[in-house]
Amino acid sequence: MIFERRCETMSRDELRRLQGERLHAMLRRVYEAVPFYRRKLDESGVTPESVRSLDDLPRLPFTLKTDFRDQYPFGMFAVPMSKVVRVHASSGTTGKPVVVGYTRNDIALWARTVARTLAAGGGTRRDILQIAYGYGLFTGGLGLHYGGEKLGATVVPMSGGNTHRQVMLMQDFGTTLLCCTPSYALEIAEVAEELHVNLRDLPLRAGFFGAEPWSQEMRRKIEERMGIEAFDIYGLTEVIGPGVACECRAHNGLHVFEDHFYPEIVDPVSGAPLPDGQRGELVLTCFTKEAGPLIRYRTRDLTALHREPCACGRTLTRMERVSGRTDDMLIIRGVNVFPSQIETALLQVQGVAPHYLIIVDRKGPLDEIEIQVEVDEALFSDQVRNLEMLQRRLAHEVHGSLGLSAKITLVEPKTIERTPGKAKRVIDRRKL
Ligand code: DLL
Repeated sequence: MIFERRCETMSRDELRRLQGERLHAMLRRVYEAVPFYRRKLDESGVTPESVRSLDDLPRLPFTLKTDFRDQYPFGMFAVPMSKVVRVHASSGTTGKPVVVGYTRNDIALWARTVARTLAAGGGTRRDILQIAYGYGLFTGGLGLHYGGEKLGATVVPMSGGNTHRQVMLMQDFGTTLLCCTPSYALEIAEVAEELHVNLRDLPLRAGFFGAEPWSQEMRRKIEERMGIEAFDIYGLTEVIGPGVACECRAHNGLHVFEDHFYPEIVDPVSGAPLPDGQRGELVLTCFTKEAGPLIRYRTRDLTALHREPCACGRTLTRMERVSGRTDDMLIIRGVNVFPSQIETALLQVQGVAPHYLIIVDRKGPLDEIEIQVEVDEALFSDQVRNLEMLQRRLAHEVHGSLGLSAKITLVEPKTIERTPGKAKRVIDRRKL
C-alpha cells in the first residue's frame, strides 16, 4: 500500500518544482530565525533570494555533526522553545549528544513518514505492531510508535530488552509486524528457539529493521529463522529519526522521502557532488521541519542513489543499503574495510552464527586483526577437526574477499555480548 499516494508517486518534474519551492522557503526561514545559518550563508555569499531551484543547492554550505555540538543544546532550533513540544538526542559515544527539536507539526510529519515506511512493507490498520526499539531520547521507539498509530495499527510499545517477554507477547498478542535493530531481531529468534517457540508458526509476517548496518546475508538469516519478510529502514536523529527512507516490497533499494528530505551524494574527501549510481557520502537537506530544518547535512553514511522508476509505482529516488559510515572504516595494514564487508564474508560459511566481534590492535609497527565468531550450537560440540576446518574456511573467505589475513577465533554460542540496541562490532585498541 502507498500511504501518501500523491506525494510518493508525483512526476519527477512536479517533485523537482516542489523541492525548489520548499528549499527557497526554508532558506528564508532559517536566515531569519537561526543566527548560525545566517552566518554560514553570509560567509558563503548566498542569499536566500538567490536560491530559486534545486540547481542552486550545490552552492550552499554543508552542515556537519560538529555544528550540532557547537550549537548544543538548542542553537540549531528555528522556532522559539514555546513551539517545541519534544526533543530527541543521539547517544553519541563521545562528547555531547546531538539534540533535535520537534514542533507539533514536525511530530505529525514524522508520524506520516514512518506510516509511509510501514505501509511500504505491507503494514495496515489490521496489524499488530510490536516495537522493540528503545524508547526515550533515541528516536527509534517513539518514531515507530507514532508512525504505527498514524497507520492505525495496534501498537505494542514493548521497547528493547526483556527478550523472553518479547517472545511471550508475540505469541499471546499475535504480533504481525516487528520493529527492532537487525542484531536484536536475531537475539529474539535465538531466545524463541531456546524457549521452543517456533516463530515460523506465529502470525508474525514482516519486520522493519534499521538503525545499524546489516548485510544481505544477515537479512536472509533473519527471514529464514523468523519466517518473515525483512525491510530495511533508514533514518537519523539529525534529520528526524526513522522515516527518512525505506524499502518497498520490490526490495530494490530504499525510497527516500525526498519531498521532505532531499538526498545528494558527495565525495567523502573533497565534498564534490557525485553522479547517480556512484557510491559516496549521503548528504541530506531537510526542507519542511519547522524546528529543525537542515541544509546539506553530511551524514557520513555511504550509499549510492538511483532514480529509475520502481515496480511499486513510487517515483521517489532509491538509495542503496548503507554499507557503513565514513568514520566506521577500518584501515588495517593499508586495506580499507568496513565491518559489513567482514560480516558478508563470514556469513558465506555454513556453521557460524551471525554474531561476531572485530578486534584490531597494533603489535609493534603492524596492525593485527582478530575476528571472534560464534559457532552454531550444533557444530560446537563437534570434533575438533571440524572446528579447525571451519576456522580455516573463514580465514580463507575473509582473505579471498578482502585481501586481509585475519586471526579467526571461534567462540562458544552466546558468548558475544547481545544488546537490544545497536550492536557493537568493533574494538579498535590502536586508538587507546
Ligand atoms: O538510528 C534512527 C533509526 C531508528 C533508524 C530506527 C532506523 C530505525 P541515530 O541513532 O541518530 O538514528 O543513528 C543514525 O544509524 O547515520 C546510520 O549510520 C545508522 N543507520 C540507521 N539506519 C540504518 C540502516 C537512528 N537501515 C545512524 N542501515 C545513521 C545502516 C543505518 N545504517
